[in-house]
Amino acid sequence: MSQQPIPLPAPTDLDLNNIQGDILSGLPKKTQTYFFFQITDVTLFRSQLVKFIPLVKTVAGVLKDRKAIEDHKKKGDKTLITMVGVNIAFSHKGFVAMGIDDANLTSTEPNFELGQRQDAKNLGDKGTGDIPNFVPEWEPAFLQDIHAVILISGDSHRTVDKKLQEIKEIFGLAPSGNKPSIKEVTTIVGDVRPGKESGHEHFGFLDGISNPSVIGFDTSPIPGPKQVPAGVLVTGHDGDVGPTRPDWAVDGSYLTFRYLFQNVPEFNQFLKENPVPLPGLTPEEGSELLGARLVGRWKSGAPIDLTPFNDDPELADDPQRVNNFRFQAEATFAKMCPFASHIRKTLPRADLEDPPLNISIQKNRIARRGVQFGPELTKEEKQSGKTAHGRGLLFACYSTSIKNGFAFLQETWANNANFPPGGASTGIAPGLDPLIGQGNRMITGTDPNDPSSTLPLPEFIVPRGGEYFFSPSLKGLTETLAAAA
Ligand code: N7H
Repeated sequence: MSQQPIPLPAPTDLDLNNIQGDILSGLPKKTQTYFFFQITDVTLFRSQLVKFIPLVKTVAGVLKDRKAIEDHKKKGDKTLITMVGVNIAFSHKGFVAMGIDDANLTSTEPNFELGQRQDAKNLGDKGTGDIPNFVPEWEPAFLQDIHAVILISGDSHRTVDKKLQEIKEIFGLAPSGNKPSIKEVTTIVGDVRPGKESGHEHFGFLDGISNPSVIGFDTSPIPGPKQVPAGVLVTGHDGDVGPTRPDWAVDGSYLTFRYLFQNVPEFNQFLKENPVPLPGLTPEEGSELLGARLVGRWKSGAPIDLTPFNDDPELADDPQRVNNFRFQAEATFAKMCPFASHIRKTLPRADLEDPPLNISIQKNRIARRGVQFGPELTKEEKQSGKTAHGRGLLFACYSTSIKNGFAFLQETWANNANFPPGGASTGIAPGLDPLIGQGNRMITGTDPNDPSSTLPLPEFIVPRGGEYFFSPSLKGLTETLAAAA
């Protein structure tokens, strides 16, 4: 039987001037500041918001910025162009404080309604007490109520700090004579890592390779997982499984923020102490292989499903191949990629999508927009194998459902030792996500020659804060949040 060409779905009609830029395009950044605050004077805040809204960068704005960066690079100019991008998002507590009825956003989203401080118990974060009095072991700032966050991305601290000052003046926090309408809770600065580590997170792995590509928006996606309908990321569009949205809640997205500390020297020490014992590998190569098998990719970004025993930087640099894999099935159990490796846990591809399960995972996709924070490793930390300075990832992701997106990935996949189910008939549980899994931390399948061997894992990533937000459209900001006094 000859194969029929698969018809492409019709492009989605997205208003790129109405959607905040970080949602679909990611604000361009070398540095990014997160300014978390409480609203203390609602009437005043709403009137000051009118002056803030023109600063918000839309998707159309980001596309323009990206074009300017591309043109600048084409000229061979290695300097950075001055650039800044501002977005804003509100928590459920923020909407309540403002007197905004956000029932449309909470009705099918229990995580958003609960707030992340309480939901942290469900996510597996350490802490004391039970919901609704759970106290996670977080930074004190995140134990306070947070009503909203302003994200400011840019080319340099100078540009971003200047914009933050301008914003503070609008809301009366700087000596401008304006009365304050907000109170700062905390400000966190993230920075892309320097030099050749740019684009790599603190454990050293290239990040940001695989993100959902959106039908009708990403017109030339690289080969990989199926494109998602716009409604997976943008409310009110095809693929949004939430309720029918009122006007103000269309063209928005839920933003999950997590303040994740990474124990980098301890991670490196662990790899050093547990090299994969494959014949022919030096201990260093065995340690590198273990790291790759925990993540599912080599540090270069090359997926181990395609190159299981050697890094392949050429493959990593090839957009046609770097994300074009489905995970090998049960027959090659654990030979290629451990079932519990981070990228297999968080996007199990053929494990769920192919027969016999045929489960669609489109609604579980998230758009990740993180940035690193904290300094590079010091000599002392490298020598001692112990963290002395806080560093990690300001994890941020967007989707039209936290319940199907971030929370599902964390609770039902990462924290579940029996997921993905591919190895079930072998009787060997895959174990937890070795990076973000919370609970009885262990993984199987790191040794390709002994798939049942179990490796207990220390904690490599420690959550120290976070909140769930909703990033409204420009129309929502202008007509409902700012105007309705
Ligand atoms: Fe993960 N890491 O450095 O090892 N992540 N992640 N993540 N993550 C990915 O494919 C990392 C975290 C996802 O589409 C890569 O783009 C670190 C959370 C998803 O194939 C690397 C932290 C959640 C994917 C890392 C962290 C996820 C993904 C490979 C925390 C959600 C894409 C790069 C400090 C609950 C899967 C790439 C796909 C990829 C790392 C956190 C989810 C290198 C260090 C909390 C969906």
